[in-house]
Amino acid sequence: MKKIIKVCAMNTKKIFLVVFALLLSEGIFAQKSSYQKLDLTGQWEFKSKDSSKWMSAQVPGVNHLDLLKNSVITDPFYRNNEENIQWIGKKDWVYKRKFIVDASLLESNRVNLNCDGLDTFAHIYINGYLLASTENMHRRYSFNIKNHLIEGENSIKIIFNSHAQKGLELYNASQYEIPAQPNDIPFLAELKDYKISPYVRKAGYHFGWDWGPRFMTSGIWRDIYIESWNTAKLNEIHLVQKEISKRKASINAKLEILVEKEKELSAEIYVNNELIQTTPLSITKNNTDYQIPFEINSPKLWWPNGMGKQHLYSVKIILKNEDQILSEKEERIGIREIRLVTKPDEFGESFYFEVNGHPFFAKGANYIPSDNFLPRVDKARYLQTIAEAKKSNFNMLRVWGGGIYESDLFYDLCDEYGILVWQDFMFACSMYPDNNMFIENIKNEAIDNVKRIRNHASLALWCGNNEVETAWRHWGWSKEYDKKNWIAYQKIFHEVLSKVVEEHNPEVRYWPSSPHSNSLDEDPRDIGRGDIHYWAYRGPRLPIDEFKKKKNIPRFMSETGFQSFPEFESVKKFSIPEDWELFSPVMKQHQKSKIGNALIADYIVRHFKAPKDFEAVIYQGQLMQEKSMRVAHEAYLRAKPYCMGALYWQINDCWPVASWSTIDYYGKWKAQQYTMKELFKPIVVSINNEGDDFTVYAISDKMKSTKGKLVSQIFKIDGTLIWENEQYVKLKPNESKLVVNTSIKKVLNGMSENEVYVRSYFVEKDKIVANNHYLFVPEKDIRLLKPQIKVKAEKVEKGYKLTFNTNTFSRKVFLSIPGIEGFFHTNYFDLSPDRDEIIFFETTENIKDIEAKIKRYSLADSSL
Ligand code: BMA
Repeated sequence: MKKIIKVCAMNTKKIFLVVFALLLSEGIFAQKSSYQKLDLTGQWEFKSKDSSKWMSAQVPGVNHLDLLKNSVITDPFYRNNEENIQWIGKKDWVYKRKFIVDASLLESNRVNLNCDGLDTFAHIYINGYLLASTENMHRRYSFNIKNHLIEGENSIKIIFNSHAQKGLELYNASQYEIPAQPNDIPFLAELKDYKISPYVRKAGYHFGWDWGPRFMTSGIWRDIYIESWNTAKLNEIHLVQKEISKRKASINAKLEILVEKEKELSAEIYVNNELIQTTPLSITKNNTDYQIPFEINSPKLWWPNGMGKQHLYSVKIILKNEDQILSEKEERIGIREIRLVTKPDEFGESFYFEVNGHPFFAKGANYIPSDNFLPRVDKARYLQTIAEAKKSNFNMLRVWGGGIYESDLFYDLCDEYGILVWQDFMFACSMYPDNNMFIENIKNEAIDNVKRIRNHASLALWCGNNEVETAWRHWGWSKEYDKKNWIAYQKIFHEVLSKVVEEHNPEVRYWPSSPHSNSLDEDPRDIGRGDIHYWAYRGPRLPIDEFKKKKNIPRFMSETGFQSFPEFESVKKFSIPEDWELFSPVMKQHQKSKIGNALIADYIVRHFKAPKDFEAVIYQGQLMQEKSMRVAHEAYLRAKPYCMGALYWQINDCWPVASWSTIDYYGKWKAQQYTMKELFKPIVVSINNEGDDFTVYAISDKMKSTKGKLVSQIFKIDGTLIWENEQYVKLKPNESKLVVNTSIKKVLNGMSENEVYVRSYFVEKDKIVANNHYLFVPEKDIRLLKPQIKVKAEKVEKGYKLTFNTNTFSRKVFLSIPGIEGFFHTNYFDLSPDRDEIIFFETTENIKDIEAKIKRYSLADSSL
């Protein structure tokens, strides 16, 4: 509309120029490209191979989703349905469709079928001809099909073999036993307890994980299309940033061109749709690799969330034969330099990231696939997770190695929201075969994905695998299994994958495993170097204060976590009242860690008064998760800059389950997510006590020095102030400063520890920018009173402004409005009688009587 109004105000000459420019930008005056694309996604038919009944299918998709749509199965996530539908993985599945090819496509010199994702053992037939067999769900395949197509109607059929059967064949063919990830627990009788997962290039978590069910999907899970071209196709672009200064960014565009005919062409480079350079390019049949250097003037830098803006440049390259467009490709980049700094120091070796020369604390979590049925993870879902990561002050996510190389959309959103990506290759908690076919297969998988992901501004690191090195060294595998496993390990993770990165993306650092200590001569558990996974609760069930100990604080924590159930309203979605007990069959089915529920119960008992019912168990369980991770993360932040990163395990879930996640499958934030948002703020206040020592730290994550006032107070439970301390504090970038260092006895002056709570907050330019509460005793020992929490609601844009007050200290107030969709910007919070808490409830709904409907549940409500 705006555009039209502007045009009306112009004279005729100007109108002509504008229209001419618009036509040019739309490419109207350029000759039509010879490149054609025929999309094959959409409606297909499918059936199990042993059935005669074809049913409708959706591509991209997987068989479980198609069976669900055709009402052959019911919701796989409901109660214990998982067990009942294991038969699906036993069968072969067939997908087919017809498509029309017109003469012009057949006239092209080259016609290829591209399959961006086939899960997994697939045989592809075109018009009855077996074109190819594939066996890697992580790869992109492209086949020449020119000679197999006819003008008019054609057919494509893809048969997917049962993973169980194929996996078993590969398992039986192996000369030696390969240890598999411990959660690969076959339900099918024919698999006995044979673990086939190491041999099958399918997402690790599909075989089951300690937070995930076992669903052996089959199907065309990503795009499928035909493309044709005549002279050349610009297949890949790699935009290598050579030098970045204020004046310019020098970039080398490395092109991969599939050449059909030798020709003198030109390559046009557009930056943000503006033609900046035309370069002659002579293409020859025996060469696919070409290079064109170009520059971006006065580049605006890309920064991670919290450090600056996420400036992005679109770079389009068009190959032309005189005026005719042959092929074009667009990539989006951010001008930035990311380095992982590992240099020896007095403690061992540093491990921190630097962006554009600024070291920063990596704040975030591990990311797993957001569904067992991957095609269900749509744009809205990705957007929700990445936007919430940003909202929670994250600057990094680790794409964990037991899932998938994520969709392009995921990385696009990370670029836009400033979330750096620690990218694992898809290997986790297992050893892998060493035969030539397997090595070739995973090498191509790595090349495919490195090429696909490497231009993203958010890509910070390539990591070989998750916990494979540590599994060999510390899980008893080196004693139990053939040493050939370790030889294969070194070959895959220290040769094959590192070479792929060196060749195709040398500007990004390769790190062989997580955890790892930068050399196979060092123990991956060495706390003074590399990254660490710390699991204090498995095995010995250590007290949560263990996190604070110096011996347990690493240079970079790439995994740690504590389990909890999703909130009660979420639990209700997959269960019925008779299931509402921690050890009921359904709750056990939705808890994949064998020790999980007993562990949750044990820690609850140690910290809380006996929960009065199942809802209270869930609530206290979430508080337990929040508390343990708060203790851990405050310790890491206090240890800055010795420790420079914390990516906790895990932000999301792939189904409704008790897990380490902080946002449940239905998108509900657990207590810990709210805490991470606080702890990942630019300024954090950390309160601590060890014995009688009582300390308060002010911690900065800012790039510039800052100053403010740190106020620390102790109150009686009824809200009476009994001690106060105010200090002006200057903080350097990345500084953690001990500000209050005193004794509990002194400050309590005869009062008992279970009658008080501590609050500290940091005031910067008259604004409270950080706030924290603390108890000197476990929750079960604090003498709380039943509070009366009052609320006043005011309708504002996009929701409600809610003002809460209380008559006595209310610990961890959990707000909900059953039946209403919306999001509380603060939740599971401490409410002090001396201060109102204003909370925004974001919702599109108009809620009648909202004040009466808001459920306020706090610690005092959870026990009798
Ligand atoms: C880790 C991960 C996952 C696992 C998690 C919880 O170490 O790498 O394998 O799910 O712990 O046990």
